Amino acid sequence: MNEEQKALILSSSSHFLPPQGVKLSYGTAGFRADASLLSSAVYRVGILAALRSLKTQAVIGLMITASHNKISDNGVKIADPNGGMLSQHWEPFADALANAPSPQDLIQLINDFVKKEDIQFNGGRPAEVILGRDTRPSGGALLKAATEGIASILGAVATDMGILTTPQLHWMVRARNKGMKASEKDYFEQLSSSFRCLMDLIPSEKSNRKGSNDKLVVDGANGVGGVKLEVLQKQLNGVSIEIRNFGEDGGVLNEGVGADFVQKEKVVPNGFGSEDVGIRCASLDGDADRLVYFSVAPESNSKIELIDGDKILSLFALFIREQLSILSEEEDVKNSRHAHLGVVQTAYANGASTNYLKQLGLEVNFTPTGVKYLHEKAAEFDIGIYFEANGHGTILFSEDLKGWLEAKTKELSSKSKGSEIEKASLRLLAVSELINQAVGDALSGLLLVEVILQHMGWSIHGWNELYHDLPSRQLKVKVADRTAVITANSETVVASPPGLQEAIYAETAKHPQGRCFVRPSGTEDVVRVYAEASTQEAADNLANSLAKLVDQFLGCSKS
Ligand code: G16
Repeated sequence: MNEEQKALILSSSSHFLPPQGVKLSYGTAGFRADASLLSSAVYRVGILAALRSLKTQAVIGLMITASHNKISDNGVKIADPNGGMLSQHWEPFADALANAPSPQDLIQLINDFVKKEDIQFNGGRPAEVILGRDTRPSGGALLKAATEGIASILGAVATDMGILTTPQLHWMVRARNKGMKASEKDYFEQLSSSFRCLMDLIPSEKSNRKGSNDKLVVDGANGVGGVKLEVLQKQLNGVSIEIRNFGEDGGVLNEGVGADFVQKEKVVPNGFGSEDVGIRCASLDGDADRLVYFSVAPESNSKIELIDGDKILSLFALFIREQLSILSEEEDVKNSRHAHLGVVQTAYANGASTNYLKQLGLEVNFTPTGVKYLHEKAAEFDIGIYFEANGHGTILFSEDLKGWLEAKTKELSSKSKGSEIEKASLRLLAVSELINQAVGDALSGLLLVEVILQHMGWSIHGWNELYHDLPSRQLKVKVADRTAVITANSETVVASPPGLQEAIYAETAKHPQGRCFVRPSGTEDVVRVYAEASTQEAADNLANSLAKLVDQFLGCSKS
């Protein structure tokens, strides 16, 4: 770094001093905290984004969002050149950057890192960062801080893409770096055209069937997702979606609404009730990277039948497997190709879903919580389907398989036009276009669910009957220091504090079909508790006992 560069960072960083006594960690999905604490961290992430762009010589994304968190929180995360999460290798630098106490320490840190990573400031393409934000009121000021951080790297260019869903920004970064059209209009165009293509491929006897194609009602979490879905809907011929909780009628972001609320509380979001019994409903989270479905339980004002990420995964897996099996009937053995299909879950996956997927003969893999881990694992397959129970997931297609499918459809369109094999191959290609390849995306996931339900001729109840979830319960426990909980084996056991796991084993043994774990959240200042068992009462008891244990071992009270 030359002196001019150092002086520029020194002067601009003096406007963004970190709050005293606050330690931030890049966490499950970037930095998240009360918005009032974040301007220095966001400014510094702007610097990191520009350095990452110089290092990779590609466009980098910077998203201001705290997704499912309450409205007073905010956050920031980076999208790498492929549209995925920031390389984990850079996370310690992000942590150090955010926590550097003074501008001088910051300069020292950056200088050392730039040397270590051999980042060149001259000779290559200048840094380029595209930015987006969700609808939080603090977003505008934080975006400005990020832009100043980017501008403190000489020659760096920052482009504000406006209010977006998180997956839209990830999609744009990937598209830009692949040399594809990358505007918001292009995003909507790609989703709607691949959706229409899949709808056209629905077997005619299924597309006329009643029950599968009636109204869908979507809870927009009072965030950005509902607004964007409204735009997208106009481009989908003949699909009827009613959107509620737009955030424009006094509703508060994620408060009593949204995918996180629906999945954790298992009750209807605001704006839904007994008049919706029998209707297919879906819920997005605050930045539209999560999706769950639900139906209002009969004879109840508030209870729901939840269709979570595990069941979305199962639906997707069934559909993909069906298309692959049609393709494998190709007579010309020389031309056929075995596609390796794998699915990825976390410890939150309901045990019944894992059993179901295994019974289908699928390879089920586990990673710790966090899309960054699931995505990496899913990318090892020709087709990798990953979902967290909370509704965050997607389907990844390897470049190799996509190339093969493209060649195959071309060949089949002249050799056996209209054949089942051609249709299966066209469907897979269209899915790879529809479903976001960069990150989990509630809007593209929702369109794929809608297509598959029609393809199968299923109502939401038919889908829900695939398997029956084991009763489960999730709780949050506030503790003095959540980082004192260290886990192992994809978060299924506690390695520290000593003795806690033994106590958990003893509690679990008291509950038939009991399974449970505790882990520190990477997005909220809490320890999370998950328990499942053969009855709801047992799952609740087990979760409560675990919460007490966490309390005993780590102090403070349950929330
Ligand atoms: C983020 C991550 C998800 C993770 C969730 C909760 O979601 O992207 O992978 O499941 O946080 O993480 P934790 O339990 O560590 O708080 P979102 O939708 O909030 O961005």
